Amino acid sequence: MKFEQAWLDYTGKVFCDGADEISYIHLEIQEKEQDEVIKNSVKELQNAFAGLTGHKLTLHEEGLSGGDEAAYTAADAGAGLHKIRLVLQKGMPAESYRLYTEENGITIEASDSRGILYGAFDLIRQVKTGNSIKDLDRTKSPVMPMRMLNHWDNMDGSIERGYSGESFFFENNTILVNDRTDTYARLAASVGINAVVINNVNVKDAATWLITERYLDKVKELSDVLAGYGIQMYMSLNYAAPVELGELDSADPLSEDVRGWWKRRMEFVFRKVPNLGGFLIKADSEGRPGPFTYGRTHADGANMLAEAAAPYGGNIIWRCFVYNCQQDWRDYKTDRARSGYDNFQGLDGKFLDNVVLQIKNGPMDFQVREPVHPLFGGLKQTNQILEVQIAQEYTGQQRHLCYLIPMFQEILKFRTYIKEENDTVEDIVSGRTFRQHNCGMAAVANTGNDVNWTGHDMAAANLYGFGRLAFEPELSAEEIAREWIFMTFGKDSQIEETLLFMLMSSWPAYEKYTSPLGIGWMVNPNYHYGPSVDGYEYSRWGTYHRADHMGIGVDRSHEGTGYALLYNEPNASVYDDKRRCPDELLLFFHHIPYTWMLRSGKTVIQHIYDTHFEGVEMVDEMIERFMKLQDKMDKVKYRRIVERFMEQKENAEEWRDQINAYFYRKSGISDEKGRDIY
Ligand code: GCW
Repeated sequence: MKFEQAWLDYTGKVFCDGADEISYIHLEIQEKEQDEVIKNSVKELQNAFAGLTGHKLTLHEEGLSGGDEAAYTAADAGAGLHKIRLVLQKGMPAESYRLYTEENGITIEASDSRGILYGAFDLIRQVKTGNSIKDLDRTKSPVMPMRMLNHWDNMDGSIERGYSGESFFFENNTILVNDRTDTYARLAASVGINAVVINNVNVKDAATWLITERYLDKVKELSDVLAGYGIQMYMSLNYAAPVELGELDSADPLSEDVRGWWKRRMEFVFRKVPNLGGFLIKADSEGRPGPFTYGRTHADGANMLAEAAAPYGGNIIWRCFVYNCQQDWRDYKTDRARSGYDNFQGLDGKFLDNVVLQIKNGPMDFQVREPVHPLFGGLKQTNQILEVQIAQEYTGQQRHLCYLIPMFQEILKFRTYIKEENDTVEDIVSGRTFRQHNCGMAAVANTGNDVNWTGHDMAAANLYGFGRLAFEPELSAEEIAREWIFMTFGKDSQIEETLLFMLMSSWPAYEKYTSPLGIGWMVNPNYHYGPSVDGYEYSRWGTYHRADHMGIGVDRSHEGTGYALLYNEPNASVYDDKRRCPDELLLFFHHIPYTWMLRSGKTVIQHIYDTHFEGVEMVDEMIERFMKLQDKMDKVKYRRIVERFMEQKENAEEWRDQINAYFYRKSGISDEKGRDIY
């Protein structure tokens, strides 16, 4: 299947002051240190410059190539920039680089090959976004040590919560390694991704066999391609593998047989696949097996695997998405939001060093608005990864535009008060708070084998943005959006302004026309697209809004489930008090009458009506502005985006009308502006 290059399209010349002058690459790196990553950096620079400036850069290797020394020296003596020097310079932090302009060229300096690669992509970014390269001096060091993508790809080729076609890693229970793999690795590396989990956390069927002879040759091949771009490959693991592979009848983490089995298995796997980073595990969650079956804790389970993987430098990433998915909706005491905290907080300090807990951004499940997960700020002695979802499962499934970087930024900036300073989520997962190295961010990926990778062309901004944010969280969401726009559509001020407006309005718009004030859900069960106010109300999933004729919301205060008190002060008191709780989370924390006056000065019911009308108006405005780009933009992309927007508009209106009708019928209170409510 054919595919495009997304933001790495190097066709079409750009205007970049200085770029035209460059004629060669000077590789000042000894041959024995020239790994695949260095070679790929050179190749990338050559391809990018050839496409963007029309100059084929020759490669000059000191004391090596048959290159004409005299010609290079003569070139350097002339005025202007001539070369790009790649230099390994000991002493810089891992993965960092310095990119600077000298008298007659550009230098990329780093202490490892990943740093060189990131510097090369940064230089390409400068050129493609039209920044002058005549005066560069940038030193960059990735803030998050682990910058991961988690693919929920199944080996039959389907993708759980995939909205961009089928898997490009698997097809018919085989592993694919082809051109797409290479381009995927380039796209990921270009935004600083350094780890990728290739298969779904729900490990079933053939995927259980990924750690066996049947697949390991191909696993190695794939891991090598990724490693060539500085990406460590991970796999999701079936906790009950020894049982499901038919070798043992138990997966008890304290059994010597089981522990021995895993030691042998890890040795076998890591010997075959030396580039493997380790494993991601979803255990005791939504029907997946785990240590609970044997009366053991998550620490027992994770540590058993970690011990077996440690000799090979392997990491065990253990998910905290553990809750009772067999709840009775009549039960007001059990609170799904509490479960992650209740299951893991008591285990703080009990995990081995190569175990990392992966925690979703919120306590429920990637809703358009949730409070920050209370385990951030609840754990002090445990490595943590923040898990976000760029696959837009609950945010419009890549049929709606929903640029999520502003949301992720809010989460990163959230103060947990676990310490007096360096206490934000960003501080914690970047390792600053507790001086950790095994930590970072992971995103559930939004890619598939669609021609444009992400279904909605503009959903690529989330893929691009996630990587950029994990590398440099100090960038603003606007800056990241702008970069992506320039990289993808070239530098045109009308395109820039329009797309920036659309991206930046999209999350607020989506929040407005869907479920109100932090309550979440209200989607169609199972497939999670489109409105269904009571879709999850009488289900077993622990996802209720508790609306009646008087009010709506879940009481998670000290009088209710007590969830609000899981936060450190002052967050706990703020959330616990309906007068101080931020409006956007009010219904998450409290059951509130429709007539309650919000801090915004509107009643809850009027807020619901107003936001639902506004949300749709925002979509209309995005469409109106976008339509003006018809003659400016690539026709194919333009048409694809318009199609998505037509569906978004229709679906947003459906959301507005169903939500408004529902609350009008429940409350009997009319819209004070007298608009149509059905
Ligand atoms: O959001 C829910 C999804 C499941 C997913 C699960 C998880 C992979 O609906 O499809 O399973 O979360 O994160 O494990």
